[in-house]
Amino acid sequence: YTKDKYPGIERSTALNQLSSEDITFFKSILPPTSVITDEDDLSSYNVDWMRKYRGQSSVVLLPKTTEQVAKALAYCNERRLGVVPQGGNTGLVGGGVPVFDEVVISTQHMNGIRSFDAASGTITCDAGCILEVLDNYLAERGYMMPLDLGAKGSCHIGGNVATNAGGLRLLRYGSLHGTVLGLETVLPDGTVLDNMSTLRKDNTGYDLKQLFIGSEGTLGIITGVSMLTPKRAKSTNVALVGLESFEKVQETFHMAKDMLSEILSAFEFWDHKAAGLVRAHHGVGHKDPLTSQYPFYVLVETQGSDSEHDMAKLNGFLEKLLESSIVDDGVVAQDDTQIKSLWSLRELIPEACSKAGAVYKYDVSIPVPKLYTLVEDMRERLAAVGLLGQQVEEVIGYGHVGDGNLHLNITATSYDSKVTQAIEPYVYEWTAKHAGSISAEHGLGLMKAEKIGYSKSPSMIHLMRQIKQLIDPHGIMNPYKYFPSTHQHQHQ
Ligand code: FAD
Ligand code: 2HG
Ligand code: ZN
Repeated sequence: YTKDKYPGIERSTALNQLSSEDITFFKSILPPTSVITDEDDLSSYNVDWMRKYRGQSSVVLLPKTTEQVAKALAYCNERRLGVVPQGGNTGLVGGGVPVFDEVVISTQHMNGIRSFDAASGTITCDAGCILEVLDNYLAERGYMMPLDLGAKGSCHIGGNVATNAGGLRLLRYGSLHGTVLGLETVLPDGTVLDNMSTLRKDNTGYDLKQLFIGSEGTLGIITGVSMLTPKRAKSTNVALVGLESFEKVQETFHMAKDMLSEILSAFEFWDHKAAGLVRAHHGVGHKDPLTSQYPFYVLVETQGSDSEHDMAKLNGFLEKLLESSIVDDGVVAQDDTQIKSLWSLRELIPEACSKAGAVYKYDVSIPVPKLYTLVEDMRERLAAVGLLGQQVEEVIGYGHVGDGNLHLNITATSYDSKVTQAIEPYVYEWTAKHAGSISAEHGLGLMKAEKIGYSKSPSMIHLMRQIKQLIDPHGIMNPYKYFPSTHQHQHQ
């Protein structure tokens, strides 16, 4: 297997290899076209969005019902076959693709909307519904999904819940720990945990669904989701401003909270390197709408119920920023097309970063005043060791300022251990030293399985392991991910 590709990771001897009898069994519980074994058809399930992680699974299952998931999982558990749950395969930490020969169970065919209650805004659906499809469905009914992200056209709601995805509007609509009202999950032994509650309040016993939110496929497969969705805003407005320094980005944020308060729905920043990559890779259609280029950009979005009032507030905010020389330039979108166009400058950054040969992605929570210092320190470090301008092309910073979440992307000509060693463990040590989290919203996956100790204490990791052991005693669910391997050094 891929010993060289994943040094230090051994295939678990506790897990069996797939046999032709296993395939026969899967074909007995699923339609033949839902058991993929053809080499060409398998390839897209074996490689991740960044093309950084590649596994060698020889079977992908596409169940349509919860019952089929339960049968498949119970069988894998009995046979000790490793399993990787997969949604839209847009994850950024190598969690959704196999490491070796695990069975992939994809939610691709589980895409039905089960119910919608127009009075409360509660939607219940299968885990394989695509985020954007759900949002369009709700739009027709005057509601919206409380989360939004650049991958909305492909990611599944089950994948969003499994990673506890944050996204572009968390600052306004909150995290999935608050908006998910219920989950239906299948445990490794085939037990269906039916907790598809639609209640806002339910203090009866441990809130078990919370365990699965952000569990990244390590405890079971989420098959159904019940969510509270907000009313779709009648008015959405977007402004883009150019700024000279990250201090000014922070001043703008304080002023946004002050002057836009209840209508503020997103506050995103990116640096000139990010803007440059989007311009270079997405062409003239994504030219800067500002008169010149700036070291930093901020996109501010408001959502409210009275467009005149909201627009007046946003214009007042922009005037104050310009008057007090906090920003140098700014535009307000005049229609939906301009709103989309301004948002695309931000949403296309991950894709633009991926156009280089390789991209190293770090997703950290850091107190806002220090958010950009990591980017500057990393740039200095990579220059000092002679990598910047050589194998390393750019060090880019952007992210969700409103949530204290930085995305540090480092583009390079190829994935190379010399580059990795220059970045890690420095980036994790830096983050831990500044009381941050090494995974703000993307999760641990394979990438950070060994790194959890930078953000969680040994006693917390110990309890997590006990929970894992209780629910998945044979370790079939998403092996090699999330937890440090027991034979390796653990960071304390
Ligand atoms: P996958 O990639 O298929 O899987 C992700 C993880 O969840 C894996 O560990 C997998 O095993 C597990 N999993 C998937 N489905 C299930 C299930 N039904 N039951 C149990 N486990 C399951 N993330 C953010 O938080 N905020 C962002 O703003 C954001 N923007 C992004 C923009 C782009 C362009 C891209 C490519 C990614 C972005 N992401 C963002 C990453 C984010 O994690 C995913 O986009 C999304 O949440 C994953 O959903 P998915 O269906 O693609 O899951
Ligand atoms: C975003 O906010 C995503 O655009 C992706 O979380 C970040 O690619 C990244 O590093
Ligand atoms: Zn993000």
